[in-house]
Amino acid sequence: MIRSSLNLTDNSFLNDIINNPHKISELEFDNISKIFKTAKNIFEEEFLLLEFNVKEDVEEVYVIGDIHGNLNTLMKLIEIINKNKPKLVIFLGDIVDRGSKQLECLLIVLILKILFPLKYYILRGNHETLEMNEYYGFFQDFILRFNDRNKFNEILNIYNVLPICALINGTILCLHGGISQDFDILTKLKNQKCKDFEIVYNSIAQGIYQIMWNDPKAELKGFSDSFRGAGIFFFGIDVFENFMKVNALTYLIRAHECFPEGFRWFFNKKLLSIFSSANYRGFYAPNPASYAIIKNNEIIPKLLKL
Ligand SMILES: [Mn+2]
Repeated sequence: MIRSSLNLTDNSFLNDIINNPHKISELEFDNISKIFKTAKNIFEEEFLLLEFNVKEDVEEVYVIGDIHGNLNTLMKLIEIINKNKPKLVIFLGDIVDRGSKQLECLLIVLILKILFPLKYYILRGNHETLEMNEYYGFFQDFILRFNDRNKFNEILNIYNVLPICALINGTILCLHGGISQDFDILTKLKNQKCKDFEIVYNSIAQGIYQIMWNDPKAELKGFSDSFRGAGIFFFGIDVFENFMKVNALTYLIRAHECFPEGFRWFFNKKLLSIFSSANYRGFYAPNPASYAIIKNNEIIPKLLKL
């Protein structure tokens, strides 16, 4: 069916896609492009450091880790969100690459943003980049379907204007990878509009890169080089505790690493690592998907029962 006159204020169309994601395989690029552009316009007006105040006792925040094209996990999470009605939902990035339904996952997350812009938020992960998409599958999948490199630029334009971290009640920080060696990074991101990303990235690109890429390491002191590549670091408990103190934080929630047990605590249960793609490496190395709930300024890890 050709929907050349798709109007995105027609929510029934977007709701229909969320309820029937298999229809994404039939969508014309023109309509996908409208979703991309509408979402980009919303992200542009957000801040690179998102700040939220939620009421203790009553309001919950759901934090979702890497999805990596796992549509089953994503749909199950949406079902739980629709049932439990949290105030906010924050995706920690890495929506695409590796899984079998990458475009579907990306579009569904963007449609949720368009339909409920003050409920759903999406942070930038290390896979929200062209380099990673070229290496891990999303770019090839996209080109096979649409046969046009230029069309992929519309996705890159979205990546560039995604926020980098989110702060809940001034004390709980959410981000994709980890803390950066630049302890003032949050101050530098604060009050910077996403659409001004070029100015910000030019001055603190390495700090942002580390937020998207770094990993915690138990038993480590300080920072040490990561196997992930140049400019990427493991961080130990002492620098973590320092970063938290300097920034007056109580907890950090991050994603970026898949653990067989689903989630993992670090550093005296002050850092929670979640991952929201089940059986990410296949059924021979199974892992449950996890997510986190923020309530009463505490963080509660959850395993997803599929
Ligand atoms: Mn990652």
